[in-house]
Amino acid sequence: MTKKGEQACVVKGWQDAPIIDKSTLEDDLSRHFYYTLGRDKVGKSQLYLYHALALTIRDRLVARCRDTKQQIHEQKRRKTAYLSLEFLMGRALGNAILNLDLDEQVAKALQQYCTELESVAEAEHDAGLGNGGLGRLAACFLDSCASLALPVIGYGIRYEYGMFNQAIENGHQIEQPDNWLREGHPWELSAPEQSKRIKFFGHVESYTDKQGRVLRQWLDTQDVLAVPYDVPIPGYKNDIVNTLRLWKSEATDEFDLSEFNAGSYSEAVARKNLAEQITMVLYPNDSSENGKELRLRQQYFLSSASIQDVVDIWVNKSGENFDEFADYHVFQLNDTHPSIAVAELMRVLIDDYELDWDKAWHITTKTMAYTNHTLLPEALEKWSVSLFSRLLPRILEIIYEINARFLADVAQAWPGDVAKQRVLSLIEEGPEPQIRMAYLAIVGSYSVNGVAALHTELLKAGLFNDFYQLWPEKFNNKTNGVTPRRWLAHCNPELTKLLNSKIGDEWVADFSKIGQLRRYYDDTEFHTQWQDVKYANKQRLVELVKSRCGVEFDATMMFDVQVKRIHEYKRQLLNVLHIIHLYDRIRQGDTENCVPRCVLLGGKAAPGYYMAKKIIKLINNVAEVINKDPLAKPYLRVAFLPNYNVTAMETICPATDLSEQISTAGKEASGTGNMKFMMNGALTIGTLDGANIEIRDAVGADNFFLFGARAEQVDDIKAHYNPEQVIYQTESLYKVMQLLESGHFNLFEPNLFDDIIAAIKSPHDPWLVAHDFASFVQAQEQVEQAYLDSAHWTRMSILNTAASGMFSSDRTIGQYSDDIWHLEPLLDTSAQQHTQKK
Ligand code: B1H
Repeated sequence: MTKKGEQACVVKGWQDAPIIDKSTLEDDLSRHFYYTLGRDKVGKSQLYLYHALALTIRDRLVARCRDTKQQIHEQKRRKTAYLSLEFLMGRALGNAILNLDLDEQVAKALQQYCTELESVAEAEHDAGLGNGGLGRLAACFLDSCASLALPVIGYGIRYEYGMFNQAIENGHQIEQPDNWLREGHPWELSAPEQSKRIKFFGHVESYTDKQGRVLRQWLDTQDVLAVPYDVPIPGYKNDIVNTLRLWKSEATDEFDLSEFNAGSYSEAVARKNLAEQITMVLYPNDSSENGKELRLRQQYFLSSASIQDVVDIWVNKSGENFDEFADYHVFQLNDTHPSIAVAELMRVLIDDYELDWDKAWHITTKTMAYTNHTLLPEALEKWSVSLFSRLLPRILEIIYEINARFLADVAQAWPGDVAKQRVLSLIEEGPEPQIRMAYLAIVGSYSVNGVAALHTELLKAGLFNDFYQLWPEKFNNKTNGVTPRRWLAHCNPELTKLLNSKIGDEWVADFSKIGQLRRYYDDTEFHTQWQDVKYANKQRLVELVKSRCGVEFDATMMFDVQVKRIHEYKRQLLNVLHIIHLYDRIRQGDTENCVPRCVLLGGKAAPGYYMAKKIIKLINNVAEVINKDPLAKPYLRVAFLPNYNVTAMETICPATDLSEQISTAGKEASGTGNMKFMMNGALTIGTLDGANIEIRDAVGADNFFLFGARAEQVDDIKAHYNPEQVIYQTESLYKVMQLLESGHFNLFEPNLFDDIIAAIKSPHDPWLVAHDFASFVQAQEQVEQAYLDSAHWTRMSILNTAASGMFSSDRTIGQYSDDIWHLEPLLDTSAQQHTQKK
């Protein structure tokens, strides 16, 4: 009631907020530049201009994001929460401008400041919140979900320090902290009022409730706050903007009173720092586990905050009735890293909402879905039971209960087989018992998927075979994909223009249409245009390599590229041996059919991975010797690009002729770099591993350079492996090893590469480097032959792009949605404006 004399005051809703549209972009940019940021001259720095532009774009995203949320909420949509410890987003500006269709407006607005987007965009730091493929996949998936108008929210960690910056000093990797937030992150919006409390430590007790039920409570915990920061994820020209919610850890405002009263004021304050450590840094281990307590804290922190968030939203809307919860929710677990979410959902349902076990388990196993990304045993996560019991005592109890009930099922399926119970138990027995996180994820999920056809088959036949026998219906394949927006439309504008002129621009939203390009594969005029684009892109890479490595590449030469994390199974070493072989040929004067080539390698080694770091040093030493040798200059140049990241790949993949995908068969779960190169018209030299197999199937065996042992041969080869003999019998390899062993690449650093030499010669080399060498060289000779016939090469290049349709993450996400998530697309509010939408 309004008192007499008072005016009725109506709080305005969102509907009344001023509408920001394209026509005011120029004004908004100035407003943010002059007022929000308080600048009056551009000066030398593009930084403020970048911030002003980002804020201008963000205004447009925020409005759409609110509408998207409202649609999901009001229409009570079934939705997916994508849980991942990594989101390797890279830069956001160019992608947002592309997806909102603002290129022209932005270009015009920047004219006032006598600059252009390309230069302003350089001021943005990469959001490097991931290690490599797994994290970048999550980022591509978010782009596809938004572009397909699917109600999917990403949940991750707002690391203060992302993937380290790699410098190269005297050929060695030096890690430097990535303080990516130092200059501010204009894309995020925090929502402190939606913070969650996360429990750690403490102990568990029983109590009896009013109805006489005996329940458990987790007491005397040391709580940490999870504060959400929302990053908008725009769909491609459809007005949908989804959310990536990143959690930051903060101390609660409480002190430990006893500590405080005992005069330990400083200790009580210092304890707050501990809370803030949780989200301080991304662990830089790709495909290996280190078992650090802080990492487990990160995993529980993310899982608990995200589960609580989803449950809170449900309870606010639907009350504490969970009967229909599973009809409206999916949690997709990106590898086992967030698999503790299985136990956390059980805890919340049982402890906080007093559901009984069976009901809670029914809901959990109807909502959880798990993606496996690796077969490498060293990457399979295990956590010690003792660590769990100290850090997360209530969660450990729940895992024990899940295990007891699961082992009863195992006993029914394999009566009397006690060994089966031991091998399938979630707890690995031993002097230090461990929890097998992959088993927890499988038991708790209704879907388990691999990331490429071969990988899924190997999971079913090997690692998870017993589980496959128990629950064949859970297992399915979802071959990875990459977003054609960032990895073609954005990073290769010249090719985009050419494609649009021939087949229209519908391929950007519907990448199956890229197949229409096949029509032009034999068109000689088109060949010239195709080659011109590649040449221009190579020029851009020449600049980058010159400025970052001081090495002179030549755009008329073939660009042979291997960029990815440095790992023995990825076999950068095999690539180096081939480079040495080419160098040896040049020195012997055997250059008749030699195709001049520039070889580029790049990638980060996990800081504690000794062999990977040695391999980086070897690449750099070999490069130095070759680049200094005037004999080699016309035929061969080699560079190691420091600090390979998402932004570097945006210049690299459009410029590549030959994509190196040379892992030991059966080791690379999928690979996604292989797809980015293919889209941009590179040809692949590769083993039958991961998604390479599907790439070769799609483009045809004639347009792919295959070599090496097959996955099913690897065990046999290993059983009789004698690399010394292989070296002795293979003249080219013998010469390469001689050069290496003579110290030709480490003249002033004796014995530097002894461990590498020993690894190649070891009969226990699991990566079969020596075994695959001859076959690799032969495939490389086929590459040279093909490249010499430029029309032939161009045809193959066009066919690769044309056949890359199925490697769009839109296809992958369509399959996740159809087979696992069962989501309905949201209303595409721009349907009238953008007729190209499906
Ligand atoms: C992949 C990882 C990974 N598989 C542990 N596993 C990590 C494992 O921080 N950790 O502890 C981080 C990452 N990453 C990659 O996933 C595969 O090797 C690629 O083959 C695959 O393409 C990619 C995406 O599925």
